[in-house]
Amino acid sequence: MIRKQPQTLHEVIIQEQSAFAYAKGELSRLLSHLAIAAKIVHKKVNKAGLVDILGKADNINVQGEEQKKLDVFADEAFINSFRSSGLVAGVASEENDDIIAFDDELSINSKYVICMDPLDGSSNIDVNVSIGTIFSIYRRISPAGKPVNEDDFLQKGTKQVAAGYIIYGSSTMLVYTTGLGTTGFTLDPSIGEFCLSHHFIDTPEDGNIYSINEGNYTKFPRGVKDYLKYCQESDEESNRPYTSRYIGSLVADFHRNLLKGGLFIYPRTLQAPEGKLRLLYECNPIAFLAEQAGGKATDGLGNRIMEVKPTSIHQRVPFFTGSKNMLDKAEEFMQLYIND
Ligand code: AHM
Ligand code: MG
Repeated sequence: MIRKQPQTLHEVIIQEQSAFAYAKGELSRLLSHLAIAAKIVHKKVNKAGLVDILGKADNINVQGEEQKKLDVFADEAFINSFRSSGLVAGVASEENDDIIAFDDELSINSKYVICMDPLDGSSNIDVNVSIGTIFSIYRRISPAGKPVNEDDFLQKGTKQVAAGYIIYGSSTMLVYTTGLGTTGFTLDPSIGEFCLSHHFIDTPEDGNIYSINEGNYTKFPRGVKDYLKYCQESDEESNRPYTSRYIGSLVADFHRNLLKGGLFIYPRTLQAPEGKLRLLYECNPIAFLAEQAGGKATDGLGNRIMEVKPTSIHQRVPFFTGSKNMLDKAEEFMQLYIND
């Protein structure tokens, strides 16, 4: 019997490309470059417990948080890969205060810019818990031939050409969308390839997992508090009480809910009136993936995340994402106490 060969990421993106008559293969090549950087980071993350890489680097990132060595490594690995691809004109990264414009001959005419969080879930790095890379790809709006500027990055999420994440978990997966559904690939380390494992992910409309940092409970808006009470009440018909699951790594929390059905919430709190998560490189890419899988992503008050007009690179936004019916219910509670 001939064993079926797995379909690789490269094969799938080439197939997808043929759906766009005008495509020159640049986006496909860019995704392949990204996958190479992902494998380099995967290798480092897997070795992290073995070599003296854990612990803190000497510097602090732009949000005043400690950077771990792996954050720095991942940031450099992805930036180098984008720079050497000749397909990217600049990057906005969580780890860098300002945008990085690639103004050399190879990149200055390139048409894409990337927003990324090179290693999200930093508090989980040195405790062997899943972490992730999140990325979002846009077409630049400034003319080619000049260095990109902030406006190229401050585009609405609806303008994303592609987005995705890599989760470094019990296996490493790459999940992405180009607007033709959300698809997942699992890295087979024995052949070094991302192999198609989750074709056209369809997230359940009704989940039974809620994910929120309940340690912040007293600082939550009234609508969130009441929704949590609703999640915890018993009701056979709607399968409540729901289950609470929170890892503290957005990629891992979202990934689980995407496959099983659930709602992730990082609301505004008293200390963080805009929430914690960043619009450009955390919320928008996740929102694109959620919607492409049949889910939703809003600020909890009916505003679609991908329609928020960004005003700054590291902007934060309250974030509700996951199963459609759960999100609708949470928003009903939010609407009742809009100012509390
Ligand atoms: P980071 O970019 O510093 O890693 O912070 C983002 C992370 C997300 O992965 C996660 O959803 C959230 O912070 C958890 O925050 P908290 O510890 O406040 O619950
Ligand atoms: Mg982050």
